[in-house]
Amino acid sequence: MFPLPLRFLACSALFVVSGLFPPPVVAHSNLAYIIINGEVFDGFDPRPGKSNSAARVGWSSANPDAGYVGPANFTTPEIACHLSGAPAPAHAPVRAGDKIHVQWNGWPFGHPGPVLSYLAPCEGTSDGCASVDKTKLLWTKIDDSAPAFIGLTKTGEYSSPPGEWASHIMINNNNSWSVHVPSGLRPGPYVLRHEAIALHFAKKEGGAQHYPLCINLWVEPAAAGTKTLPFSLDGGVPATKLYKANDPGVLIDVFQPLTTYVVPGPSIAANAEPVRHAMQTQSVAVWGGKAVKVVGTRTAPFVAGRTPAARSYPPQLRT
Ligand SMILES: [Cu+2]
Repeated sequence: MFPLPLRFLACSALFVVSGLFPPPVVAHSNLAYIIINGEVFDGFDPRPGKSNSAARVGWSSANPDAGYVGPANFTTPEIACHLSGAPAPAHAPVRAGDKIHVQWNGWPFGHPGPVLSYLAPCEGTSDGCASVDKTKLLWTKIDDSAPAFIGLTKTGEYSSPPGEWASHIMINNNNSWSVHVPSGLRPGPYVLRHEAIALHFAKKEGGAQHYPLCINLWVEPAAAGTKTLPFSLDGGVPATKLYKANDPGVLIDVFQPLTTYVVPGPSIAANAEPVRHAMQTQSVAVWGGKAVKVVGTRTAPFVAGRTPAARSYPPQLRT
């Protein structure tokens, strides 16, 4: 009666396949924190009873099940930065050419799919991205996790469909993904939109699960000596124009043997230099970072909260 291996019966799939009992309390995922050069900055935990740092750099959202945004919301602002996504008060300072280590709060093995990253500049604001209008943000893709579909191996856990995906690279790196800030990116305030798409239910129209995480950044010039490539945002697209419900990478049966996979959304910008699979690593938080607030064209220390320097950030569990 269960057509799929049991480990794929995670999250809402379990409910839909069984159809008999109410949705179990299950872990989807959310943004735990980010690490930049060892410094940790808080994300946002949407689950009930979780407290969130005032100095967080992760946007808030109204998704108490740490769930997803589906294709029904592709034409609404919800697809930008998750359900009722609202800007974080603080920004994480980062240099062009640095890597941002995005730590998910676990990721289910049975949620295969691509891992994507976009940047949007916050323009015409006096506080950077702290009160930016998400419907005005124009997104340029800087990472498409290519090859998002890695394929089927001869033996082992990836030997039958859906095979191995970028999401498994993420899981094997402690449920995290490294995002390269383009070395030639112009300094200023940006929102990083990091997104995993789970395709285990994407055979059905409307069944893909998008998990967009938005993070405020204050980008500074590249460190002296950094090899920089000329980079410019490609103009970008509003979030409501990123995807269509029938995109070949959104409406897809990953339990058929695939030969190819077309990542949805725009192609990545020239000279974006995403971190390749083989270079994806875990990262260790060394100390608390000092989030900043943006004042016009500069920053000031963020004082409305305390960055929890002494907090320990345990490894996430593979789920
Ligand atoms: Cu899920």
